[in-house]
Amino acid sequence: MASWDLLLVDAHIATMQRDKVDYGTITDGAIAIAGDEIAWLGPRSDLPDVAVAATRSLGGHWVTPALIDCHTHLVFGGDRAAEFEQRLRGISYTDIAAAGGGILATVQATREAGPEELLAAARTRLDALIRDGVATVEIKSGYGLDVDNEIKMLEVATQLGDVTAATIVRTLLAAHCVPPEYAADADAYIDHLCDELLPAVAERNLADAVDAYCESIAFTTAQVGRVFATAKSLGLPVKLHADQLSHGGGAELAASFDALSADHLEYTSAAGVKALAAAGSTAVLLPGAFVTLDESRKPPVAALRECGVPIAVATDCNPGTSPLVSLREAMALASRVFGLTPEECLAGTTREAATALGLGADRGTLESGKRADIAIWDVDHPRSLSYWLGVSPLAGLLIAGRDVSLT
Ligand code: DI6
Ligand code: FE
Repeated sequence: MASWDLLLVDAHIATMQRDKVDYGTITDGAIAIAGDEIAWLGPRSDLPDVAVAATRSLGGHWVTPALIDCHTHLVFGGDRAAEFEQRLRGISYTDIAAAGGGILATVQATREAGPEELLAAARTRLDALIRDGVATVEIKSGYGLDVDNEIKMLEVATQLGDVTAATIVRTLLAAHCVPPEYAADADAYIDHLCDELLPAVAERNLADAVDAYCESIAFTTAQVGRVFATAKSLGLPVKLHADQLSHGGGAELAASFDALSADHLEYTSAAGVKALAAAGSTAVLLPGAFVTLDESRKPPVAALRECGVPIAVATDCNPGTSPLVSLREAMALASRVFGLTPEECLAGTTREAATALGLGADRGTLESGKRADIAIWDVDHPRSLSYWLGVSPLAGLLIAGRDVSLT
């Protein structure tokens, strides 16, 4: 006869299941866990008679799917607080980048750092995300920009998954910036990526997807198209930093490669939104970068809703444009600056974030058969998760059915 390892009772459940209204709420619910999966959930009054090893009362707290941060650059050397201060004295992000600062400053610091140093710094940030309810984190490379240093970054990301309870999803972002060695010839760098770097990373199984920065200060659609064609030939799905600072046809390009996601999207056109909808790509909105760069043009939220493009929200945690180490704070910002409803913000960091990572079948909602990644919150209603700024109401976190220490 079936038996359960743990039964959670005395909780209200925001299941966040697709096509359910009002957060998929189950009032006075119960969740049964067997192994690393949810075995049953529903109203407590419907509980079937099954043997249980342990029962825990959650004292009327709310539970949601554990949060998923689907766009971060968590592994990097140094920081760029001095550049942040320069920007506030009136120097623009693009001017700093053109003068060799910006991404290249972090490339230098990351190349100089050993793996242990990178691991320790990233672990501090990852622990902060976990303490705010996150169980799954995507981490991009992109500050190495040569074979050895991109591999070093991806190995550190892999290790983070071994030393913490979180699931780490690794993305190769070698097309982030033209490295100094190729300063005069971006196309030659793209050749190097396609001929050597991507195959070397794929052979070592170090990446789950490939990303690129398609922007006037980075790579053109033609250059990114070559990287994506190579990624696809190696069996790797793609995603794109698209239309953040200018309209460059990034969303259309991402859609033409059936991208998992297109991210930022401030300047995406109506045609770009339609292309994403047709491709089934997720839109990942990044309010931390929007506020840090003091942008004014907002992503086309109304068009994304109208066309049924799934909307995810992520931290974009990076030292240049989004030094944001709380996904719940990203939800709070997305509601304020992009006008997402609190329910959209929570869907955007659970169900839609899972979809953006290609993990929708396995996590992102609370339902039987999915991973028991469960966040427990000391709030009166899940809308409060987007409401409060500066405090974490997290009361508990289970990853794969196991309690995670929050200290
Ligand atoms: N994500 C990125 O990769 C770039 N902007 C963004 O939102 C730049 C990151 C950086 O300046 O280091
Ligand atoms: Fe980014």
